[in-house]
Amino acid sequence: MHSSRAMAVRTVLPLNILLTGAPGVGKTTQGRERASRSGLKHINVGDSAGGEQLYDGYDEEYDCPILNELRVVNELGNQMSEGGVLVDDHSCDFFSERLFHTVFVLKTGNSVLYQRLETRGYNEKKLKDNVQCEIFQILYEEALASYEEEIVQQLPSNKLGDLEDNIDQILKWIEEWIKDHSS
Ligand code: DAT
Repeated sequence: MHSSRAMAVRTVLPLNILLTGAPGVGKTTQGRERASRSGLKHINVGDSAGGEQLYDGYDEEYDCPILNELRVVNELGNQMSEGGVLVDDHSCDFFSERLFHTVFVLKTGNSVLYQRLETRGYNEKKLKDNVQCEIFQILYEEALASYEEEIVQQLPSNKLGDLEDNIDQILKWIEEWIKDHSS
């Protein structure tokens, strides 16, 4: 995408994209790359929460901080209301449906995901629960229940080639969206 076109996304059109999926499927990796190539601002909810005191204690069992979803929605809602944002988070049901124009759910094969989460050092319970979450397509089901079915798209994220294919796909989607909304 040309940079002038990329700027148009942020300055003219209130476009917001949600990128979701289980931990380890590649949201942050793809979100960062897609955002930098499309002119959108990338917000990783976990990182934002860390920086802005949006946690409510710590979950010892899962070895992770507990996000206060209401405070996250208030904080990020302001930024999203202006548009031009690509949000990545493993939860997707607590944002207002109106904030997103499209939702991409990344999907990774069980053994690949297992290896990625093992490399990350997840404890056994966290590892098994997250792989099971992917086996049962929990995030995809959650996205379908939270947003209009036609704006939810599932993308594979197993190998490096998928990264490039997915980025191409979203850039094409953005171009189409701009065309449809510019006239
Ligand atoms: P998430 O943000 O969903 O938790 P991540 O972006 O941190 O996941 O990626 C987890 C790891 O997997 C990281 O080491 C990068 C790697 N990865 C992500 N997508 C990939 C892909 N399509 N092919 C190969 N490796 C990938």
